[in-house]
Amino acid sequence: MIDRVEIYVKAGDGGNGIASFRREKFVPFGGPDGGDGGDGGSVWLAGDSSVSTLQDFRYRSRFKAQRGGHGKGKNMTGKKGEDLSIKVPLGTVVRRKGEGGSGEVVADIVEQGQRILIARGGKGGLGNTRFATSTNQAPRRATPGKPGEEASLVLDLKLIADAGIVGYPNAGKSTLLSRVSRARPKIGHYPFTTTEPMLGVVEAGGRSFLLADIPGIVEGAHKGKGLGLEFLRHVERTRVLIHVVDGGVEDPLSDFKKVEAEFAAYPADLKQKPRIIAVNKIDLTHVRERRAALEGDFDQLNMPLHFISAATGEGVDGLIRKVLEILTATRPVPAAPEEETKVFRPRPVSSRKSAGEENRRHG
Ligand SMILES: Nc1nc2c(ncn2[C@@H]2O[C@H](COP(=O)(O)OP(=O)(O)OP(=O)(O)O)[C@@H](O)[C@H]2O)c(=O)[nH]1
Ligand SMILES: [Mg+2]
Repeated sequence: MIDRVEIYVKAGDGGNGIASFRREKFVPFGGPDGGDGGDGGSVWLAGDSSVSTLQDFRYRSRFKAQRGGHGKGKNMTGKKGEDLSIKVPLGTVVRRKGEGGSGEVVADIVEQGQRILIARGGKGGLGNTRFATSTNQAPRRATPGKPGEEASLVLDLKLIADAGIVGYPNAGKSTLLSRVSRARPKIGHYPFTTTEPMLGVVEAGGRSFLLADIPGIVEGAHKGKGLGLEFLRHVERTRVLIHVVDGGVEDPLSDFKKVEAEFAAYPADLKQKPRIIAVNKIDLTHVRERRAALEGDFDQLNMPLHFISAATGEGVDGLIRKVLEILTATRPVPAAPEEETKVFRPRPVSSRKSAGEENRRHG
């Protein structure tokens, strides 16, 4: 799954205005009739639910909208350049590409049909007709079109799940997702079986919600150990996390704490998110036998605690009921950041130069 791409967009330049004079039989000095240039086309990003990945941007990452036509004689305005609308999946976060990484968030596309203007087309120039005055009835002046805006952007796809499954590798996260939804993630008796996030729809109690399973997290993940922490961005916007712990390992509490410590190293405040602890593999005798001890260990954490077997389904209904309870109780987390910018207006790189050129002409 490709979930981060870089694209370059360029809006169309405005067409030039032109200087032209009427040529008619028997009219030796016709008046000015140079038309304006047409405006360049703008570039938009549009949320579209029929697109589900950023995959296509691997093959095409440069987008240019049409330029405006130049003005013509007989006062003909140049044709307006056509706008370009780029379809992106819902959950796409758009950032301006900054130095050494991704910069400020420009837009967050979460709804079908949501459109964001990311590069405005350049204005068409003025034809000489515009400059005719009582004292200068034959102006030779016309202005060039303005350059269209351009931008380098980083697109990130964040799955918009309601709940997320996190935990140490091999804890049984994918087994849990496959137990409660129709998703069929890969399950294996070794760490890092899951290398890409996976989504499933959970239907329970007449309601349904989206549950995301992500790769396991190990100690030092924030320094790049294991598969790193970047997959946490897929659960950043969930409203509740199920932290799955393998009840069969030597020290389940220690694994739990290692994962929690990595949350702290992650930029988004995951520690503020409601979490449910699901101690898994209760079907194994040695896990069942230490249940009371584990209860004692985890109780101090003050989080809802469930003992489950993702393999047999034991305790899973209760866990899902708890998830639903939290989802119902919490106000839907707005998917978009509060200071969402709907219109992004980067300055065209060459705008200064052309302004200077124009000044010279005027002067
Ligand atoms: N006995 C028992 N085994 C389980 C249970 N849940 C998962 N397993 C086994 O534990 C192993 C890991 O399961 P996964 O679901 O792949 O674990 P994961 O947490 O997704 O692992 P990563 O994707 O590598 O992080 C597999 O061999 C599963 O069959 C359970 O409830 N009981
Ligand atoms: Mg897995």
